[in-house]
Amino acid sequence: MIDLRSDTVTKPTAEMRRAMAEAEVGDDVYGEDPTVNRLQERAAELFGKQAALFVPSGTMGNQICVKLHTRPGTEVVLEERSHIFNYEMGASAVLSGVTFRSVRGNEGLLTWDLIKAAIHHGAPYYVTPTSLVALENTHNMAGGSVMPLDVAQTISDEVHALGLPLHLDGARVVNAAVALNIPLADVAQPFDSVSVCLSKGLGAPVGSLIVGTKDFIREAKNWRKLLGGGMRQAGVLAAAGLLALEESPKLLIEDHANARRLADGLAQLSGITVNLASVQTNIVIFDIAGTGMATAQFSHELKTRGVLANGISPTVMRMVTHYDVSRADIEKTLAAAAEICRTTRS
Ligand code: TLP
Repeated sequence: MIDLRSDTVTKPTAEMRRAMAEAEVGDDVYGEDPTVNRLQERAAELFGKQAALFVPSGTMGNQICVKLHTRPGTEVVLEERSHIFNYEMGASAVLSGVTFRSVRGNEGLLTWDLIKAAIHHGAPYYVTPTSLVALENTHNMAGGSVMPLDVAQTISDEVHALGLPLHLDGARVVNAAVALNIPLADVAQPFDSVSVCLSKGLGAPVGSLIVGTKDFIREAKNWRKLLGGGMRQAGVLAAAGLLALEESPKLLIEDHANARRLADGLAQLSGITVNLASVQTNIVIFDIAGTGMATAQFSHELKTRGVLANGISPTVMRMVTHYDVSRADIEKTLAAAAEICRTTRS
């Protein structure tokens, strides 16, 4: 099977498995796991922040940050299709007592003008105040689009001028840095906190990181424990995470090229529409309305031809490239899609 459902499906490399088997470990709840400590120190260094914390998932990373930046009865401003808003089970309402004010970005891209209109700052007492602005880079459901550095910097300057914090859901921020060809620290710089996933395109089996100031990370550690995310001999996971951080970014270049080829090929097919401009990293989102098929049927037809991909709405599909998908797999996928468009009618 060619699995394009997500880059979360990547399996640890042989090198990662070796490093995991040999990892030096200790009890990380006591802060005594040397491999976890190394991963956190290295992440802080790469992201140009004071400290980092290893957490079990991207969702937990985001939710701890939302919790620390906000107070109950306030609002988080974020993009309409963002992960925190749509795919984290309403956790911010449950854990932090906040509501969301969503803003429709242009291809997922929020600018200061759009955010400004949604912020309630110094508003009358009966208007829910804003406590946090949260961005997503790359933007998953906008097709892996990348936020330009100057846009992020302007938002950061303006948000901070109001005394508000700025969080980045950077599940795929390494893809963004690779696409922009700039250091991770530059992409992270405008933000007070960043969450980054090691188990997506970077290929580690489990885990994410939060980066921020020392004080923030100290508090984050308490919340990780409260949420049941304190891990013990987690060095076996951190060992894979270290390789993911050091070795995997260079592999993303090929994933991005494969996504581009996939998008170009799909755009040629009758009934399929792709916004080619949004294909900047490893995600391809395309509309199949013109084929007359619903995504459930299209996914089924792909599956019978050896390709896994999910619909994200009745007419919109998502395909995600990663290191377990080769250029030959992309060509096979395009051949399968072409055959479906040619021969299948709903
Ligand atoms: N994304 C998953 C699904 O949940 C949609 C995927 O297949 O893409 N932020 C962003 C931008 C994400 O895309 C995801 C996962 C997360 C956070 C959450 O990470 P996990 O799954 O580790 O909790």
